[in-house]
Amino acid sequence: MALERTFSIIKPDAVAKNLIGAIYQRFEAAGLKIVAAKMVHLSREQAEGFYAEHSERPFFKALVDFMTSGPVVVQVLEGEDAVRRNREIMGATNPADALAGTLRADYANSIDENAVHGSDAAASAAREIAYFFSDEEICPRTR
Ligand code: RTP
Ligand code: MG
Repeated sequence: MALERTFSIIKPDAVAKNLIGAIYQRFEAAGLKIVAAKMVHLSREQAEGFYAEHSERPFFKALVDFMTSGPVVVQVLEGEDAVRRNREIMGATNPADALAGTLRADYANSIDENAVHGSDAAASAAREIAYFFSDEEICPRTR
């Protein structure tokens, strides 16, 4: 499997609980290198655009309300099989279904306030990375 990139968000609930460092430790322990990162307080327009695929879902307004409720940390993760590996360490969307030891099992409050986002496929990763980062903001890791 070749080196791959994925996009990740530490959501407002986890930032509020001072879990940025703990979550970064999980990424790095899993062999995912942080190659771009920034903190941002999303506007409604930014959050709606990011989650546009869910715009017709009943939870959309609650999702946008939550994602704009406080700052988030967005990052690009690079590593072997990065998309799948990140989804694995995140755990299921609903923390009640997430395997023990995953980020959502350990840190999520609920299905709505579920600590982290991670791209679900290579194509969404490319779109989501470009939504937040220019090429110049990404630092490929040579070691
Ligand atoms: P994410 O996009 O945030 O990484 O989460 P995901 O792939 O595991 O889940 P997705 O289906 O893409 O849903 C995006 C976010 O919407 C909220 N959600 N609420 N109440 C509900 O039934 C429900 N379903 C989804 C979650 O916060 C989920 O992370
Ligand atoms: Mg998703």
